[in-house]
Amino acid sequence: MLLHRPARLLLVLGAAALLATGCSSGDDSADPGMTTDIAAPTAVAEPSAPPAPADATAPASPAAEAVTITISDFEYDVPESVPAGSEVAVVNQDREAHTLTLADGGPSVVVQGGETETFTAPAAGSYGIVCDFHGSMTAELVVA
Ligand SMILES: [Cu+2]
Repeated sequence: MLLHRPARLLLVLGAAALLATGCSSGDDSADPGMTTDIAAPTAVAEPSAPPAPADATAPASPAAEAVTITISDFEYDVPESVPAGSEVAVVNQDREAHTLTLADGGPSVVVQGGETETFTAPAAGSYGIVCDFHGSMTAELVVA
């Protein structure tokens, strides 16, 4: 009785071996493919990519200061003042779209969630900021 187990195991193994050899020998054309697959993983990304084109992004006007207003959690984060005529980037960190609209017909930009838009600071003065979509979002922009 105890001999039956090994015998059965051998039978199973033998059948499996037959199946395996039957499969591989039946697909002779697949054998070279498999060997090349193993030997050919040379498609690794070559680290010869040129360094980031940092030179191409040189600022066009070095004199211009980078001014950023950040919108986060439905609030404007406005610097103390921005230079007149400067380019102001409006970074919307919310998922919601907002606008940054200056009072008295000043510039207005719509900033989609996660996007950045820019506007040009108007003449010196103090301007109310409001979001056209959320009237409770207000701030003050001082242009110096
Ligand atoms: Cu808003």
